[in-house]
Amino acid sequence: MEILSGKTALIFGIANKRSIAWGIAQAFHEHGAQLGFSYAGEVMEKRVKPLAESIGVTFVEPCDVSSDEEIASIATKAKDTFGEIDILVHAIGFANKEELQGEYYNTSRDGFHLAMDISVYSFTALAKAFQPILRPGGALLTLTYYGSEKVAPNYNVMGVAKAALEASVRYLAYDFGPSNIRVNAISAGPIRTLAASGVSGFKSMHRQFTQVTPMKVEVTIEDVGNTAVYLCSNLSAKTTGQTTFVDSGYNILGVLEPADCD
Ligand code: NAD
Ligand code: 0WE
Repeated sequence: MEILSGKTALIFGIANKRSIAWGIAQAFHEHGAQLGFSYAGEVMEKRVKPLAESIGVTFVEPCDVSSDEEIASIATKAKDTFGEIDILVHAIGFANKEELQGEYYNTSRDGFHLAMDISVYSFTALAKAFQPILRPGGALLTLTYYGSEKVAPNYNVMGVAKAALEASVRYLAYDFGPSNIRVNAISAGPIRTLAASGVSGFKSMHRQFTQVTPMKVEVTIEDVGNTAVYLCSNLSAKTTGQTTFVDSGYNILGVLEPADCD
C-alpha cells in the first residue's frame, strides 16, 4: 500500500548508497512519496545525483547546513518547485574526528560548537526555514544514537549533541503541535555508513552489538527506512516528540552477557 502517496518529502543527508538517508529515500519512494534531496558540497553532488536519477528524483539542491544562506536558498527553491511540503528528514551529524576519541573532557570549545551547530542547531534551523511551507499533517524526522542517554566510549561530544538533538525534538514537537505537524527521532543501532567508517574501533563495536543485542541481528538502512515511513505517515498521526529505537532491542539491556557465554 502506498501510504505516502500525495506527500512530498525533502531528505537531507544522503552521501552515498550506504547512507541512512538513502534507506529512508528508497522506502519513501516505494511508498509513493514525491522526493527532493539536498547535498553538502561538490563531492557529494557527484554521488547524490546518480542516486536521485535512479528513482526519478529531479529536485537535488545544495545545502551546507552551517550556512543560513544555503538553508534559506533551498527553502525558497522548495517553495518554487513544490509549493508546500509534508515531510522533512534530517540525517546529518558531524564532529571533528579528533573529538571522537580519548577523553570527553578534552573536547575543544571550537569542536564542541561545530558538533552542536551541524548536528543539533541545523535541525532547528531547517524547521524554522521550512515552517511557512509545511503542510498540516506533516512530519519532521531526525536521526539519533543511544550515546545520547548512556556513555558510548569515544562517541563523546556527539553523545552530548544527540542529547541536545533529542531535547530539540521535544521542544519542536511542542511548537509545531498546534499546526498538526509532528516531530520525532529514530535512534538507530550502529550501521556501517560513511560517518561510521571514519570511526576507529567501529567494526568490533558493530560485531559486539550484533552478538549481545536481544534479536542478534544487525540494523540495516532498510529497517530505518521502514520505521521512517511509519513516523512520517498518517499511521503515526498522534505520535510526536518521541525517540523510536530501531536497534534490535539493544537499549533495553542493563547488563550484557559475558563475552565467552556461547
Ligand atoms: P552518512 O555519512 O551517510 O551521512 C551523514 C551526512 O551528513 C552526509 O550526507 C554528510 O554530507 C552530511 N553532512 C555533514 N556535514 C554537513 C553539513 N555541514 N551540511 C549538510 N550536510 C552535512 O552517515 P549516516 O550514518 O547515514 O548518518 C546519518 C545520521 O544518522 C547522522 O545524524 C548520524 O549521527 C545518525 N546515526 C548514525 C548511526 C550509524 O551507526 N551509522 C547510528 C545512529 C544514528
Ligand atoms: O552518529 C554517528 C556518526 C557520528 C560522526 C562520525 C564521524 C566520523 C568521521 C560524526 N562526525 C564524524 N566525523 C568524522 O570526521 N554514529 C552513531 C556512528 C558512530 O560514531 C561513533 C560511534 C558510532 C556508533 C563514534 C565513536 C563511537 C561510536
